[in-house]
Amino acid sequence: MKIYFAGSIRGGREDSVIYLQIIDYLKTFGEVLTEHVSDQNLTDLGDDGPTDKYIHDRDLDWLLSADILVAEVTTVSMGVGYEIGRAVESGKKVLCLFRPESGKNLSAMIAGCDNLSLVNYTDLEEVKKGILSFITTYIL
Ligand code: 6K6
Repeated sequence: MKIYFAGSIRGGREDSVIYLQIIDYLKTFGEVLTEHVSDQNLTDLGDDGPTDKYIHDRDLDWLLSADILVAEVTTVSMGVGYEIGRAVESGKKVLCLFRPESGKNLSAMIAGCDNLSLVNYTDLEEVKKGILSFITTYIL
């Protein structure tokens, strides 16, 4: 199974350790196409790679080739929101993970979308439970 993980880069890197832990767990189910999102050396400049057009076109190809999209949506990110919209539009199964304890307010465009699954979590165990339930329901 090909998994596209989405997490904030230019939106802010404060949850990057959580991305690392989520990706580690996702790798037990298949290939994670976007492991770089958890790169601890990457800053919110997100510009230590190729051009923006190259990043957009390459990531969109990966997204459209993926079986599922898993997005951590606690840190607000325009790129993650865009990826969720494109995945929903193309009929992909989408799982969004949100930490209410962060004190942030999740966008109504995610919280109110019927075409995706949303899991509110407090710790990694709840994330794992949510991912397992999502994959068991939609993929296995
Ligand atoms: C080089 C090495 C690591 O990152 C870079 C350069 N930037 C990006 N590389 C890969 N994917 C990116 C990059 N910038 C944004 N994205 C995609 O958008 C990722 O798939 C993330 O899920 C999402 C983050 O969007 P922003 O708006 O927070 O940057």
